[in-house]
Amino acid sequence: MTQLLDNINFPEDIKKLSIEQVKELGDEIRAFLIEKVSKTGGHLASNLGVVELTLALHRVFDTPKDKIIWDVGHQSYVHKMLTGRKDKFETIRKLGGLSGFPKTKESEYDVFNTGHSSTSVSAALGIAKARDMKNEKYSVIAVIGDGALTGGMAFEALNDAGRSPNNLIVILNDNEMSISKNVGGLSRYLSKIRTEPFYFKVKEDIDIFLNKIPAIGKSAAKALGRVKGTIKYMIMPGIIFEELGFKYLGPIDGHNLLELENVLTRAKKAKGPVLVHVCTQKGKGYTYAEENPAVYHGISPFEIETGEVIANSGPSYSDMFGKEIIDIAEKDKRVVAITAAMPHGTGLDGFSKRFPDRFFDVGIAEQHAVTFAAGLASNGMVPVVALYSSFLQRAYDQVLHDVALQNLHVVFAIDRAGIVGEDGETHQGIYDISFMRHIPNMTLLAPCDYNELRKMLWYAVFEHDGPIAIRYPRGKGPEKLLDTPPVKMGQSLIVKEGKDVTIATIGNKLEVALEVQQKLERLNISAEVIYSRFIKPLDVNTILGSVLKTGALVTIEDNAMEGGYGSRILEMISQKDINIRSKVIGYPDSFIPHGSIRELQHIYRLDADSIYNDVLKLLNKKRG
Ligand SMILES: Cc1ncc(C[n+]2csc(CCOP(=O)(O)OP(=O)(O)O)c2C)c(N)n1
Repeated sequence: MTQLLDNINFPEDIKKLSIEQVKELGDEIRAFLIEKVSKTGGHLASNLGVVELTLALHRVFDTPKDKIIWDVGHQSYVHKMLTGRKDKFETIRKLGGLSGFPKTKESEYDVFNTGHSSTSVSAALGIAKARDMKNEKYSVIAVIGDGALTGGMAFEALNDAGRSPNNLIVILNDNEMSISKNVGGLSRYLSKIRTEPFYFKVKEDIDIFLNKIPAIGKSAAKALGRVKGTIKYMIMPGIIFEELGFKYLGPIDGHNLLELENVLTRAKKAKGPVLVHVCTQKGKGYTYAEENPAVYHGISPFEIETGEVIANSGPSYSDMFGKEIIDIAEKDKRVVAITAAMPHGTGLDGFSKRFPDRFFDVGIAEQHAVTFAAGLASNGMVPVVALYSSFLQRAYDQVLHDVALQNLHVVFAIDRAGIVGEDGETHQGIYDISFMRHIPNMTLLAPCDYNELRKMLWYAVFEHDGPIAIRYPRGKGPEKLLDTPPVKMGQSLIVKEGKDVTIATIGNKLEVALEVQQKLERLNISAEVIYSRFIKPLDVNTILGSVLKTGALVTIEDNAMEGGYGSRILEMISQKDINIRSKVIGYPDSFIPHGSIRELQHIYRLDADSIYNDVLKLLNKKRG
C-alpha cells in the first residue's frame, strides 16, 4: 500500500498537502520512527513529541533559506526525514551513516551543529544579527525544550535576545520532561501556564482591556497603574518572557496542526524577538514511550510489540556507581549526590529514592552543579557530583575556580569517560584527562573494573581530602580483572613483570593491555604492564624504573593523546636524561564521529590487534 510518506522527501512536498493529509502523514511518520529506531536505537520519545511541530515549521517556513536551530538536536529526526534524508534513516547513528544530531556537513538544512544543551538561542541570535548586518531577509528559529531551558546559557541568551531589535523566533517545546521529569522554578511556572485558564493570549489584548478601566484623579491613576500591573501578572500567560522583551505567544497545543500553523504564521510576521510556547507530549503515539518517556528518551534497539530492550543484561559502570554510593551514604550523613538532569543515566535513581533529602537534580546546569557542590563542601558536606565526561567540559572553570582553588572536598564521578559510540563527536568523553590533569589540587583516578571503582569511591569519600575525580566508561566492564590492594595516594601497580617493553595504562584500557601482553608472550616478548590507578598524581617513578629496564614504552588510554596520560608521562620523562623508544596510544587531534565503540576502537587503533602491531613496530625500531 502506498503511503503519503513514500512521496515526501523535501519540505515543498508537504506544502502541497491538505491539513487532513498532513495529519495522516504525522501518523505515518510516527510509525516510521518507531520501526526504524526499534532497530537502530536512538532518541525516540523526544522525536515522537515533535512530529506536528516539525511538520508545521516546514510548512510555514521556507527552509533552508529560513533557518531552524534545534537545541540539543536529539529531536531532529523528523526534520531529517523531511529534508532529503528519509531514505538513509536506517543508517542513523551508525558508522558513516546519518548522525543522530544536526550536522552542517550532512545537509544544508542543518544550519548549526548541536549536541550539548541550551545553545540554540545564542546561536540563533548570532545568526539573526549577522543576517541583519548583511541586510538579508529570512526567519531564524530556535527550537528549545523546557529541559534545555534550565541551562544557564539559555537564560543568558534570552536576557540578551530580549533586548535586541532583531527578528528572532524562539519555540519553547514544553513537554514537562527533561530526560526525567523537569525540575526548577521555571518549570513550575510553565506548568502553571499550561494548567491555569488565561483570558488573554497576547499582551496587546490585555493592554486594550486595562486601558478601558477609568481612573479619576492623580492618586487614583497611580494606584490603578499598580493594580493594572498586578492584574497583568495574574491574567497574562508568559509574562516573564514579556518582561524579558519577547512577544509571548501561547500556550499552544503542539499536536494541533492548525493552531500551530496559525501561531507560527503570526510569529513569522512579528517584529523583534518572539517566544512561542508549544505544549507537546513526549513519546506521543507509542504507548510504552508515553508511559515511560525517560526510558524511551534514548533507547537501545527494542521489540516494538513488548517495548523490551533487546540484549540488555548485566549492570553497567553507572549502575555499580549508583549502588555503591548508596552504601557509602548509609555510613555518613554528610554524603550528598548531585546530578545535572541525568538521575537515570548516572545511576543515581536509587539514591534519589533512598535519600530524597540528600539528592539534588539541578537541571541541565553542570556549571551550577559544580559550584553548588563547592558551596556544600565549604559548609561541611561531602558532595558527589556525577556528570558525563563531555558535559563536564561545561564546568571547567567551576572545577578550577570554585572547587580546586579552595581545595574543597568534592568528589567527581565522571561517567561516560572515553569513547561513547553512537552519539558521536559531541558526546565522546575523550578530553577529561587533558583538562582535569592541569588543575592544581586535583586528584584523578580511573578504575579498571567494578571492584576498583568501588574501592576508589570509598577512598575518595573517606580517605581523601580535596577535589578528587574518578573517570569510568560508558557501559559494562569486568567485575574483577585483578586482585588489588587498598588504594593509596598516587600508587600504581605492576600487574605483570617483563623486560622487553613497558606498557603503562589506566582505567578500562588495562584489559586490552593484558590481552596485548599475552599475545606478545606467544612471541617470547615479555611486556611489563603497569596500571597507574592515579593519573594525577602520577606514579612516574614506577614507570621510569620500568623503562630504564625495558628501553621501550607504550602508553594506552581512552582519551585524546593531546595533553592526556601518555603525554604526561613523556613530559615527565623529558625532564630526565633517558633515551627510550616510546609510543602514545589514544585518540588523535580530531573529532571522533559516531559508530559503535568496537568499530571506533578499530579505526583509531585502540583494539588489541592494532596495539599489538604497534608494539611490534616499536620493538623492531628498538632493535634496529
Ligand atoms: C550540557 C548537556 N547536559 C546534558 C545533556 C543530556 N541531555 C540530552 S537531552 C536532555 C533533556 C532535554 O530536555 P528537553 O530540552 O526538554 O527536550 P526533550 O527531550 O524533552 O524534548 C539532556 C539532559 C546534554 N545534551 N547537554
